[in-house]
Amino acid sequence: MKKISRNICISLVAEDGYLPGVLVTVVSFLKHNPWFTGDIVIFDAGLSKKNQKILKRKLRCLYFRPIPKQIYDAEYSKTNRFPKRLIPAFYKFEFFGLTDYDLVIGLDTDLLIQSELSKFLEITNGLGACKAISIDGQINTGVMVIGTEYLNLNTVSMLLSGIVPFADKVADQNVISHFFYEKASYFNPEYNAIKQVRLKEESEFDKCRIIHYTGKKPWQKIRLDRADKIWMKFYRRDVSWLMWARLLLSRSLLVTGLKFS
Ligand SMILES: [Mn+2]
Repeated sequence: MKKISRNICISLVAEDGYLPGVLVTVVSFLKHNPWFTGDIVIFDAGLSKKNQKILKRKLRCLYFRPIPKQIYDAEYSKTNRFPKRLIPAFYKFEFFGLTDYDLVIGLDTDLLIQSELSKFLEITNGLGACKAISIDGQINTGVMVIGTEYLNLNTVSMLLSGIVPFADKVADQNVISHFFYEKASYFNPEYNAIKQVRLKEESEFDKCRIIHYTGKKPWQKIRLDRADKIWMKFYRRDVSWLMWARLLLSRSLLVTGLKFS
C-alpha cells in the first residue's frame, strides 16, 4: 500500500435526520479506501448528543466542528432568491476553511462509495470534482476534493460573498460553480453518479465508483428503487445496529478501532 505523507481528511456536514446517510457514506468510504488513515471532520448542523455519541463510538479519528450559523443567516437575510430551508446547503463552504489539512475530501451525506478513490490523491492544488449532469456549466458539489491552494479563510469569505449575487435554487452549487467552474479538474462521472439520471438511462450501478442518492433518500422511503436497494443492502450488512452489536463483541474493535470483515 502506498504511504501517504499528506495530511488528508474527509469532511461532511451532518444533522440528525441524515444519520443513516452519514454512516453509509463514511463507512463505505473507509471500507473501500484502506489507504485512508486521516481524520473524519463532521460539521455539526444539528446533531443531538446521542447521535454524536453514536458516531464517536463507531468511528475513530472523528472530530466535530461547529458551524457559524449566524454568518450564513446574515447573508440569507440580504437576499430572497432561495427558500430559507436551503441555508444548510451552504454550510459546506466550511470545508474550505479546514486549514489544518493539505487535502480535504468534502462529501455529501447521501453517497455510497463502491470502490477505491485513490485518484483523488492526484489533486494537490486546485479543486477536483465532477461536472453537474443536469445543469450545463456547473460543478456537482456532492464530491469535492480540495487542495492546499483553496484551503484558507479567504476562500470561505469569497464563497460567502457569493451567496447574495449568485445563489438560487441549487444553492451552494451556483456559488461554487461561479468561482471554480473554469478552474476545476474534472473526474469522470463514475466518481459522482447521479442516481436519478442513471435510473432513467437504465445504467448499471455496480460500475459507479460513487452513487449519489439525489432526491428522496433511501432511508426515508418505503418503496425502494433498484439503486436504493443497493444502499439498503450496504446499510443492513455494514452499518445497521446488529452489525455494530456484533462488532462490539470483538475485542479488536476496542484495540484498533473500526475493523471490517
Ligand atoms: Mn447530495
